[in-house]
Amino acid sequence: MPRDLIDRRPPEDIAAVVLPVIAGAEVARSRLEESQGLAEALGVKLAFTEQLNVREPHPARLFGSGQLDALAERFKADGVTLFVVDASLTPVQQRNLELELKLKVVDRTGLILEIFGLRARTAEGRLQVEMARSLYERSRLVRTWTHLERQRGGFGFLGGPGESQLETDRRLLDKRIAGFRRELDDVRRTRRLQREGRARRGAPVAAIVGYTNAGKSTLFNRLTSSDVLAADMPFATLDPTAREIVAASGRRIALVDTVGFITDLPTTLVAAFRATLEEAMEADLLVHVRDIAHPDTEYQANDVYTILEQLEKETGLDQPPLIEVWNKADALDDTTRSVLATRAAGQSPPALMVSALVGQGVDELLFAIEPALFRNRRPRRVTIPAVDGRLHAWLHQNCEVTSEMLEGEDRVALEVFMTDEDVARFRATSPEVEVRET
Ligand SMILES: Nc1nc2c(ncn2[C@@H]2O[C@H](COP(=O)(O)OP(=O)(O)OP(=O)(O)O)[C@@H](O)[C@H]2O)c(=O)[nH]1
Ligand SMILES: [Mg+2]
Repeated sequence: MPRDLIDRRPPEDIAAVVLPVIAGAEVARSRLEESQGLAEALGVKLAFTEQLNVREPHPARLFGSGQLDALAERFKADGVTLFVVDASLTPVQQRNLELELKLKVVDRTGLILEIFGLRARTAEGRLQVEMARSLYERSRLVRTWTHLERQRGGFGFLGGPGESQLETDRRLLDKRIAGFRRELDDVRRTRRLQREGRARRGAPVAAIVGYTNAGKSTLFNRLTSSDVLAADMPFATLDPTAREIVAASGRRIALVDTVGFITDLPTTLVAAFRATLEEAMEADLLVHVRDIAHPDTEYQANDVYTILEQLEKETGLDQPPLIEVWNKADALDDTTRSVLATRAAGQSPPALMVSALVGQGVDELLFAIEPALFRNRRPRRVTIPAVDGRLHAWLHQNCEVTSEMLEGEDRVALEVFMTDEDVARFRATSPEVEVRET
């Protein structure tokens, strides 16, 4: 697929956003707002946003015919050209709705894929988005919005592709997916090498994860004095950025900012963003940033944990230890803030209340990250050649050395607090080292 496809400006569409609530299912309070935010992220004009109860989802078009007639009328009145259904549509439902309403229809997965497409900046990000898009199309054999756009040349409507067209599409998609997979394997290899390089240099990794718009990048910037994009929009960050910071003890820690999560994150995206997400799963610590002032903060946290579990399965990697950061404390009223502060302290491990925006609580967070990173360190007895200043310096820089003395003629014995990972890293630096449990 030509790379320019996902670089294009969003079309001049007028969108209507409908959040179907199926059979009285429980939905987060501000879910409709989120739907609207996602649609706005496309850069389209919004005609209206509405939550619609669907008592019994119709297999062919989701909505009841009375509902559809009412919608069609409003669409016509408002000149709507894009119908955003914030739910998962089957390919058949999507096709039928397009046919019946004579406009473009995009569901939640399609919507999120579009936003990712607009946000992707690096070659790697684009590659992952294109992979996700192809997997999505392959799973439905319905073209995504941009493809429709291209195929229709911006013209309002065109019938679905015929049988043989579908066959050709399927073959083309399979070929493309295989190509992306090879390229992404290369990306993952490169990333693994980078991680191993970091591990050899001895900096443990803390990865910032959390719901989209929770303030991850703002916190990352504050902790690292960087300037990565932080903005009030979903999925501002797509590509992981890593920077080293110096912790209170003087030890170096690598901090990674990552792509945000969202309720019903499309599985195709999780699969395609594996290279990026592995970065988080291989960290020594996850820093889970929550927007504690958000009305749906509990829902969001649950969804983050669900996605982390999904990632464990997807990558086969165990979830690293985790601390919660309750961000946007500045946006709370005093009473709520003090109630939450008590609750945060009572969590295990305690959550940290911060405001990444104004900087409050950030020093305490820096102090807390270090012991959390090194929670499972134990005292070890290490001996190294006395002449090797490099090994000596490594231990002091990366671990806590409590005593050292000469042993025999030419070796030094040290008591050192080390994690298993420290031991592995240290052993990799030289065959001359010996480490024992004490
Ligand atoms: N009031 C308040 N707003 C904050 C705070 N931290 C971040 N924000 C705002 O929240 C919005 C999102 O911040 P980001 O740092 O981009 O959030 P993110 O988690 O990186 O989002 P994505 O990369 O899109 O997933 C921005 O408008 C920030 O200014 C905070 O402590 N207090
Ligand atoms: Mg971000």
